[in-house]
Amino acid sequence: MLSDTTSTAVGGGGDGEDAENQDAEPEPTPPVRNVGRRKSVFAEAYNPEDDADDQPAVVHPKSDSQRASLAEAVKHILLFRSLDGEQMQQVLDAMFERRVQAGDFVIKQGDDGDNFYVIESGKYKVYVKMDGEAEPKLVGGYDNAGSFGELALMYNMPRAATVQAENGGSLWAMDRQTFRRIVLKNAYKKRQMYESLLNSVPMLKTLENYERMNLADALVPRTYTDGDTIIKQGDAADGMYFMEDGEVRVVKIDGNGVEKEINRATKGGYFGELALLTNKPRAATIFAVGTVKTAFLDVEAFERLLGPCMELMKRNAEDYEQQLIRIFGSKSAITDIR
Ligand code: 1OR
Repeated sequence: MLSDTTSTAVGGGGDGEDAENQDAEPEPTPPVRNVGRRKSVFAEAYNPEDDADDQPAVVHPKSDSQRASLAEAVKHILLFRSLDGEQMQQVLDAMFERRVQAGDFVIKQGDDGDNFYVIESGKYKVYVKMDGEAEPKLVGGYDNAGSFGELALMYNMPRAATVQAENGGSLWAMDRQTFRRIVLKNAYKKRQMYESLLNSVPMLKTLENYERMNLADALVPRTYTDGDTIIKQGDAADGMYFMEDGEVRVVKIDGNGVEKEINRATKGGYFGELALLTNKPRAATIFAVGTVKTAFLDVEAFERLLGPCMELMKRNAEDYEQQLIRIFGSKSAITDIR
């Protein structure tokens, strides 16, 4: 192990912040401040074991073309990722179309939650009015893709934001009961599972809590055993990895075919981001040391969800170059950031 290399060679800890909130709480906290009228949301928080599975399935009949465009719209919805085929069919059955005009309020902050929405078309603005502030602030938006309205249904809290249509558009809506019956259990477990992991990655501190929760929806568990090759130098890149448990070795083969260990990563670290930043093949090989648990983030979700962390990741990646010069004694142009 290269004890003098800082942990920036493989991301994680490079910005010097300590991990906080490591102790997972039994009840997950809602990812945004409770800015609505009710103060306590915890008392009503979801208990997955309480949910009865015997409610009748909701079916809104659809034409073939409607079903095809719905199937397309839900393809990239992160909250639907862990559904199996049958659950997905139930989701498609239950959704119904809602058309909106420019200026329509789809959701008003403070209201009770009725539906979850998937965007078929249109642009939408998100506003939040914080306690003590006079005017709502624009905090984000959606442009012809994505979903919203999950928070109130998931955490039994009032709507955390106002969502307004900027132009005419169309939404697919799912009623609260169906959302809780089919989508909630898996998504809730996943958010809970990854909450402490994502809180322990210093690089992700730049994200809003809400953004970290979306990241949790996108992660996929991948486990390896001792000696497994997780990433192979020279391969094309399809995503990056967050370390959940165990240790990995980072090995680089130089121009003469000689292998050198250049770093290690443990819990709270990450790897595999460099090729996504540079748009180049994998710059090194990653081997599992013992059993390794990782959370994998595919390249599409990386680009969609990690925008606010790009600068920090790039800065950390620039340190790789310095370390490589020290280890190999020469510059290797692996870190040309695109
Ligand atoms: P909901 O059921 O509370 C409003 O209804 C929806 O707006 C909410 O679910 C989310 O799906 C969506 N904070 C809270 N809700 C947001 C935010 C947000 N962005 C989108 N929604 N942000 C934090 C602001 C302090 C924006 C983070 C970038």
